[in-house]
Amino acid sequence: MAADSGDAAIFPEHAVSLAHRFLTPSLFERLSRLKTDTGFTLEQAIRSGRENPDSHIGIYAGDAQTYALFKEIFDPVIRTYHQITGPIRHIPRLEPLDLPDLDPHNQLIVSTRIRVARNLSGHAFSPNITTQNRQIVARQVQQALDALPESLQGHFHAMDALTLDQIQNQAFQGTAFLPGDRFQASAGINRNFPVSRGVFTSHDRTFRVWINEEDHLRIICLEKTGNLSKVFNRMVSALAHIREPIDFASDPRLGYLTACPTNIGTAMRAGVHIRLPHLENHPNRLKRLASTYGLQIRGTLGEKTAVTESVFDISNRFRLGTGETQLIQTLHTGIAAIIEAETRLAESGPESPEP
Ligand code: DAR
Repeated sequence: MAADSGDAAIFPEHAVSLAHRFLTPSLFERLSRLKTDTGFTLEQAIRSGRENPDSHIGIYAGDAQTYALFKEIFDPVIRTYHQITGPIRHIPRLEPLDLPDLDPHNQLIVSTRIRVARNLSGHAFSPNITTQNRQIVARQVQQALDALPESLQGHFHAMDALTLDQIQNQAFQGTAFLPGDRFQASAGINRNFPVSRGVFTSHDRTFRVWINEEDHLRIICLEKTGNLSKVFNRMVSALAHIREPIDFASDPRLGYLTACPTNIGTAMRAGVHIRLPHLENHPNRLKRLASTYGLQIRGTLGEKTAVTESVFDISNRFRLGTGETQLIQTLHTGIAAIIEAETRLAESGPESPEP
């Protein structure tokens, strides 16, 4: 049921976001009077959802306090997205694993990528951070990265002086990242881009940290392998080192806090780039498998992109209410089932029509 505040719609009539679904006129009225300690308001939180009616979520947090002060709109959005029926509860569990390689002969899996989002406590998040605070965050993170052990050491690539062309070239090499999409632009995340942005890459390029993208840190482990445990165990080790000098924004109930409520909890997105030429012609079968194992299917270049050369980005859909180790185990089981279905289709000869 669309909500509107009196004679003016809070969101455009055809908005489809969760924020639109749950923000009633009376709640809008009441929460619009509030402001967090960093000055963040409800109007700022829902600006992206108002300007982009096709938003799925439609709301961002400007700081850690946003989740408490605007709990009455964030909680129903969080419950619905993360499919939580009981109490909202973060269950941290970062224990190394030893699972079989999903694709020992490298036939289908192009790469495995695990990223976690983190924000420094005491600083506003990307939609509301000041230029000065963004600079302080970048400096603190670089100091923490300078103290990493030999196996994770590397080089910091500042983006401040780069042109957009240079950024596009370097993004391809993994030493820069592109400005945020229109949803992030409306949320204020792209302000002053690329000032105080940068990418740390390990010498072997398999460990990276994006600084001041959608969150203060996007910590990334990626390898051209189907050995999910190896990539996850590296992430566990990297996090153990990075969190020593830095205090991350978190909440006992919601876990690690992020600009977008879809990323809270473990704040971990773990997945594979996998070539599925046969399942590509059986989209319903792939969707059923993804749903069974709580997986999210994205295009080749990630969120809201197309599939090219049959390469899918398949990752865990949920981030809150299950520990990291469990999420990786479920991902492993789901990808194994998808590989089995793809192999069976490949062996069954001419394409049987999609049921
Ligand atoms: N596009 C926004 C956010 C979706 C989640 N993706 C993030 N956080 N990168 C939406 O409301 O659809």
